[in-house]
Amino acid sequence: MADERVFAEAAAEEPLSELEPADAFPGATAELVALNDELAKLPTGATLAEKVAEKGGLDVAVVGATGAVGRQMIDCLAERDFPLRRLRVLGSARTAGETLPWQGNAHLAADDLELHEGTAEALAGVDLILGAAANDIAMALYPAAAKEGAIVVDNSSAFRLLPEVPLVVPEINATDVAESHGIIANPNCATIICLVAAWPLAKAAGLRSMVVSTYQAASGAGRRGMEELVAEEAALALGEPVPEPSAFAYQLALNLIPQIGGFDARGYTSEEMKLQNEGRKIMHLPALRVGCTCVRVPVMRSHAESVALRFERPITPAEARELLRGAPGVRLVDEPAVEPPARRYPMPLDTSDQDLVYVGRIREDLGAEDPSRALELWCCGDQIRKGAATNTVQIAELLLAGE
Ligand code: 2RA
Repeated sequence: MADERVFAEAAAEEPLSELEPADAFPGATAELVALNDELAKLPTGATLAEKVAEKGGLDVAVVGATGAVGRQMIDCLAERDFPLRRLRVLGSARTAGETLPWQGNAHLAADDLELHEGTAEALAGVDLILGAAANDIAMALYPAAAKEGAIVVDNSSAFRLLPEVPLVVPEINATDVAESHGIIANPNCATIICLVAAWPLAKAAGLRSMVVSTYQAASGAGRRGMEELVAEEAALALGEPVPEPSAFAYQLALNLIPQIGGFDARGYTSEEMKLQNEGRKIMHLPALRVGCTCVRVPVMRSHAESVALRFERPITPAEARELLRGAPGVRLVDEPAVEPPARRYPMPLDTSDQDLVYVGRIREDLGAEDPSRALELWCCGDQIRKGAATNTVQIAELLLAGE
C-alpha cells in the first residue's frame, strides 16, 4: 500500500528516467520529443522589458497559487517589487471563488485576489505565467500559452530536460534565458541548493563528479507534507496515535525516509537522477557524474545536503572559502573550530524563510584518491524560497532586464 502510493506519486510528478529509451534527451517520450520540436519553431529572445514599457506593468498569472510554492511566489512578487499591472491567481476547480491575500507592492495595491480555475481561458492575454502546478497541468496549459505569446517560468519537472527549454539558476546560467522559446524551467529544489554552493568551485577548479546525500524537508511535498509532519509531532507530544500518513509513504516524525520519487532499474530514485541530469544541463557539463541518495527528514522547510566534489585541478579548503565568500546567492557559514555558541555551520532552522544558500563544513575529502582535488561541504537552503519560488521570480527578473 505504502509503496504503491510512492510510485503513484512519483509517476504523477516525474515521468522521466534516464533508463527509459532516450531519443534526444533523458526521459524523452514521443510526446516530449514532439513538444520539443513544436517549441523549436517559436521565436527565441523573449523579453518582458518591452511589455513593461508599453503597458506600464505586466499581466502575471500564478498557476497552482494555493500550494506552498504558489503562495511563496505571490509573496516574492510583492517583496521584490515586481512590475505588475494585474495578478491572476489560478488553482483547482475546488478552490475557485476563494481568495488569497495580496500584500501589495509599489506597482499593484494590496487586495484580496479571487482564485479562478487554471484553464486556457483564464490565461488568455497573460504576459507571464509562473507555474507551481503538477506536470499534467503544465503540459496541458503552458505550451499553448507560449504559442499565444506568453512567457512561462515553470516549476514542474515536465519540461526541464527538453533541449529547447532553458533550465536556469540565475547565479549560474542566467544567459541561457535568451535561448528560450517561451518556456523556461525552474530546476528541482535539491538541484538548485546544491549547485548554488558547488558552482563557484566548479568554475574555478573544473568539476569532474559529485557524491551527494540530501536531507530534504517536509515542505518538498508541499503544504500537505508540512501539515502531516505537524500533525504527527502533535500526536507524539500528546501521547496519541500517530495519524495514518498520506503525503509520505511512512511516518516522518522521529524518522528518515530514504526514498523521494520512484525507483529506476539501477535502484536510483527519480529525485536522485534529477541532480545528475539537471546539473549537467545547468552547468553545461554533459559528462558530469553524480552519485546521490535523497532522504526525507523531519525538518519543516529547509533542505540540507552533504556534497563531495571531485575536481580537475587542485583546490584547497581555504581557496574554496574565499571563492564562496564572494559568490552570488551564497552565505559562507564555516566556523567549526571555535567554541559554542560562536561555532557556526549551516542548519535548516537558520536558513528557513530567507533566500541564500548557506555553505560550511568545507574540508579535504579524505575518501578521494587525490584529496588535493576533492572537497567535502555541507549546504542548506530554503526549499520553498530559493529552491522554488524565489528562483522562479529571479528568472522572470532576468527577462525584465532583457538579458
Ligand atoms: C522534494 N523535490 O523535496 C521535491 C520538491 N521539489 O520532494
